[in-house]
Amino acid sequence: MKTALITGITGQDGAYLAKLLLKKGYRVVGLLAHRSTNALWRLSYLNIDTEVEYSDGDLTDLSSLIRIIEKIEPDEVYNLAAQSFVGASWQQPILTSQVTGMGVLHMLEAIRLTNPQIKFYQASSSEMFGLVQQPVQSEETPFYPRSPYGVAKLFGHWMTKNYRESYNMFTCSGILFNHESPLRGLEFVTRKVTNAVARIVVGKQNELRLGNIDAKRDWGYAGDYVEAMWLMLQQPHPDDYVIATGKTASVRDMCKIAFSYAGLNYEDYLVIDPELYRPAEVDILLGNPAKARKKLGWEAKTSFEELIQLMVEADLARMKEK
Ligand code: NAP
Ligand code: G4F
Repeated sequence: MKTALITGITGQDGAYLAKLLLKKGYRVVGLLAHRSTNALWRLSYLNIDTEVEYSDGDLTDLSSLIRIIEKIEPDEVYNLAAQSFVGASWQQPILTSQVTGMGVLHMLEAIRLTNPQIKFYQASSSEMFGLVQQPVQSEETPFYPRSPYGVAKLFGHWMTKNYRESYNMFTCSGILFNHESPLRGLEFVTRKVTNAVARIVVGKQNELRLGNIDAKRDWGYAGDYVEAMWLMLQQPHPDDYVIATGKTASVRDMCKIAFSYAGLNYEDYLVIDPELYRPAEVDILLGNPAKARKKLGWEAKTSFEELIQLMVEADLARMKEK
């Protein structure tokens, strides 16, 4: 039985990845940073909270990572932990750099010092493309990050590559484009919208305040994307891969779909709030997943429309439960 250590186990991707690995027969250990009061709600939602083992630690504390790796002896480490909200990275640029950037180096060092045979997955991000240098972004596209978060992710990305080249370690970066689900945090725009739709339907909210609704993203379903993480670590050689749908849509398009699913018109509720605009925006992202398709046999299964419907349905169901 293989053992996997997942950092960011309490986040969206951590929960879906844990479910996938448990199904594949792995022993799954999650690094638990004890940040939120109900940290395990996503794992409970997927009915796996009691199947996962937990180990206390923090990505900013190298000694905790070394202790955990020595104790649990993982075969694979999936580094998903991060301060992952781009908007907050302007408010907390130093914390973001410490967790999202330096945290990656801590984990790489912990592995190098304990057992450099451990396979390592780094959660890199399309946010690194930022001010896009090519209309469609692939593994060859130059990076131009636009947020402290993007800069921190780029540091982690290059460190991951550097440890592969310097120490011959099995380190992979997944350059994942936006992926969403009913387990998405409420601060991200898709879930903010689908949650608002559900609240509007039951009369708990009468407007939705958003920032730049012309921004476009290549949006996929998180449940599909965690499969690609696992596939990367099963290859004969470590490498970096873009994971995306190859389609892009605006925040406005997403609002239209979400509201119309509940029989509403988004224009009747939307208020543009200049406070929600970012100091520097990523206007458009569109990924080319050809390499992942060819080498991993991976492709996105869930369409954008299906994804948003899934999220609205889940939020409506939650609202009825309350
Ligand atoms: P998420 O829901 O925000 O989860 C982040 C996780 O990191 C949480 O479990 C959080 O724990 C943990 N964490 C934060 N600071 C930590 C620290 N100092 N030490 C240990 N754990 C810490 O993020 P996600 O959407 O699942 O994304 C997973 C990863 O993929 C992130 O690295 C993100 O940047 C990256 N990524 C995401 C997307 C996307 O569209 N979702 C796209 C590209 C890349 P608490 O719950 O205790 O706060
Ligand atoms: O949902 P978002 O906050 O996601 P963003 O910034 O694209 O970042 C997500 O995807 C990255 C991959 O590209 C990840 F690396 C990162 O960890 C995270 O998961 O915002 C999407 C777009 C932005 O252009 C933002 O300006 O929506 C725009 N937006 C407009 N109004 C809003 C809002 N975003 C948020 N969060 N809230 C709004 O009210």
